[in-house]
Amino acid sequence: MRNQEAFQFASGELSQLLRDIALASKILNREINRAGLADVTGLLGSQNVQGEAQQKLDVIADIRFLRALKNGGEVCAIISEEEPEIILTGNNHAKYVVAIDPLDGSSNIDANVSIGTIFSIFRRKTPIGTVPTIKDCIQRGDEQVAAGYILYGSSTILVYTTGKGVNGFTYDNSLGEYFLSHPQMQVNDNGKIFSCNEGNFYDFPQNIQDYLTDCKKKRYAGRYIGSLVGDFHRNLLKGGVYLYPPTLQNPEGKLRLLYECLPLAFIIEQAGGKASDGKQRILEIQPQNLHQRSPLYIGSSTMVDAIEESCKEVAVN
Ligand code: FDP
Repeated sequence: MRNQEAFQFASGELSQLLRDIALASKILNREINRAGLADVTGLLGSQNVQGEAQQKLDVIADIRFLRALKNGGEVCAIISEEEPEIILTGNNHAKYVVAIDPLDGSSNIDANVSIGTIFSIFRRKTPIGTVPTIKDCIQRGDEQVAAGYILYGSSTILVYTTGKGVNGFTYDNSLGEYFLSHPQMQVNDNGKIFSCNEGNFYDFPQNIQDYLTDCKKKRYAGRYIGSLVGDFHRNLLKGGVYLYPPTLQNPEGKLRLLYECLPLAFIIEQAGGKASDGKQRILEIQPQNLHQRSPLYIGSSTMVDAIEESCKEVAVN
């Protein structure tokens, strides 16, 4: 609300939408904190549209966010990593579209390890009052109006950008409110942390293997939680790079462009860092479909530049 005046014609709808997301995150935070006591851990026995096993909390998170966004009234359409198609909210007079990964890193839930929610907000392309279409949902990352994540970790933190820097708000459980704790976050230009699943090392392209070997020669720290939000947040605070390259098993990479790569790319650029798929800026990729995947190199600019450079050399040779 404080920054609203920086936006011409701001009407308060975006602030309300961010509050709806914050509300859903508080409800989910409560469920996550009770995991182990309530019957919310473990597999549900179903698969999502990506063919991945759904955890019970994946589905609970999806329901919580969809309900808050539909009832909040500021969103005309939602796309979710857990849903095969675009969800029409019926609020055709709303001007925003939300892309959401309701619970990222869900394979970590049962082990009490940090997990997160990632979201992205776009202005619709079709006229207000009409039924939204797929055109409203598959926009380039540089058209995002806002993006953020909630990390359910040792404390719960909401980090977001509306294109005017990045701010982090820590949740105070006793008051049920988020408080500004990390104003104007900036990532270091360089870092000494690399984060990737090294179990896939021999399935990575040669230039990525070489880059990782170089990191080790320099005695950089390898840190990999396996929850994208957790790894991203640590690197944002400390400087470093997160890599999910193409692998033999996932030649397009594993991460979802719309639900994971675009929002985090917007945040990192706003914090002074970079995000690339090895060939181009993530924010300049034109998505072709809802569940498209992409390689991702994201974090401190010098480290992402070095990886991008090595990818170019491969292309030339
Ligand atoms: P998960 O499958 O547990 O939901 O994109 C999802 C994600 O986790 C990221 O959060 C995480 O960084 C990555 O996948 C982990 O993949 P690997 O198990 O292949 O390392």
